[in-house]
Amino acid sequence: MAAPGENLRINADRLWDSLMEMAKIGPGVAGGNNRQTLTDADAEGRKLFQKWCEDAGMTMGVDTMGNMFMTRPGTDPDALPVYVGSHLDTQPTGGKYDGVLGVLGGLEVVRTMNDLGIKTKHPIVVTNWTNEEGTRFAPAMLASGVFAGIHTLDEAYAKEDHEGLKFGDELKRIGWVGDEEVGARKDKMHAMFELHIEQGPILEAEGKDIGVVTHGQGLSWTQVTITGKDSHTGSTPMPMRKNAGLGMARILDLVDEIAWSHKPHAVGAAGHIDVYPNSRNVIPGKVVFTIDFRSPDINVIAAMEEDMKKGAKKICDMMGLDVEFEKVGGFDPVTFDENCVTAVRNAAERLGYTHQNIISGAGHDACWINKVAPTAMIMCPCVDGLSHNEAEEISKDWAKAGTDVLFHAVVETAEIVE
Ligand code: HGY
Ligand code: MN
Ligand code: MN
Repeated sequence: MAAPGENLRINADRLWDSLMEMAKIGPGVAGGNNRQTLTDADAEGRKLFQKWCEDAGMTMGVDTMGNMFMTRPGTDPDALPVYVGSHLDTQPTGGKYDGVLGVLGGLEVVRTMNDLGIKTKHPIVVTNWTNEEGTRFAPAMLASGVFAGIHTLDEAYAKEDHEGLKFGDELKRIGWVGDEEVGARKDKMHAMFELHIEQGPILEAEGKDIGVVTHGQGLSWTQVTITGKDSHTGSTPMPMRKNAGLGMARILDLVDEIAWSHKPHAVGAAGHIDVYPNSRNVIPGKVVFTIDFRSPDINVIAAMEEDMKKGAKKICDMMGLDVEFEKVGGFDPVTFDENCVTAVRNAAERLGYTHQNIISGAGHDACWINKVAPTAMIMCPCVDGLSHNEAEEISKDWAKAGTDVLFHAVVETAEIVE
């Protein structure tokens, strides 16, 4: 299959300007972003992305989960599209590049194809997947999960945020309920590529420009509810206390121990914690928190879940506390498509970028799309491996290298027409 010439590269300044422009929407308080899914800021970011894509000659399709599909036609109307994209929603204290680089990198691929007058047999579809983060509405990768048939539309629409607002109502409120049935496209995809920052320290430490993502580790989110008894922090004698907060603290220590016991790859922590009534002089009678376990090995994930539940029940029994578990998210470890991974590796070689194989530590929409279409990911380094933090940073060179490789892998897979 013809590949773009090794001297063909994207326009890094234009890409960087677009990243900085998008970063102005839903600004954080420390230089990053708070553009959470289905907020007005999300709607504003979507509008800007739609404008840029339509200015580049693409036409928009939107499905009932608000997934955005911006199409650049191919020469063969029957050829299945090559998808390229990621997500525009961010964490509450997110960075400017997590997800956004993959969406605007896809846009830059099309802009470059327009500049060079490149025609491809297969159409190109630049995609923004709704609610990848799962921070406002769990689980993560919700809309790509509904698209791939993992969750139902009704399940997704019923998800509630901290204020009790429903996903379906919020999607309607911001005006992004599309007319395409979600998932109608899933059997008509030639391939999908996702460019993403690594969100870990490996590529920078190894001095590599590109991560050729061969696999993604699996994830398990278990929501734990511990019930004790609200009581006065001053006048309640120690032996009479039913301290749900203390129970949680002991369980979180156990979670850390369990993850360490499966070193070097397993990880475990809780990022979401709600304490009730969260008053300085009331012993917490209830806590709700989500335990996030991950590993490349599916058996290790199951073992960590099992050990946690056993240990948590023992701790709560000893303390006279009730404990309930609810699985609120998860997916198995992922092996990406060999041919797509090879297209990524060959592109890095052709372009003279240093590269290495890598397993993705974070979850991505590509992990679900990989179930319905040949899929691969490209990673670029990020400073100190930091992400899900407003200080997340990458260099323009890293953004350029990642998007150059994306350009070559996508155009080659979409087959250039001379
Ligand atoms: O949780 C994840 O791995 C992703 O950043 N949503
Ligand atoms: Mn992401
Ligand atoms: Mn993220």
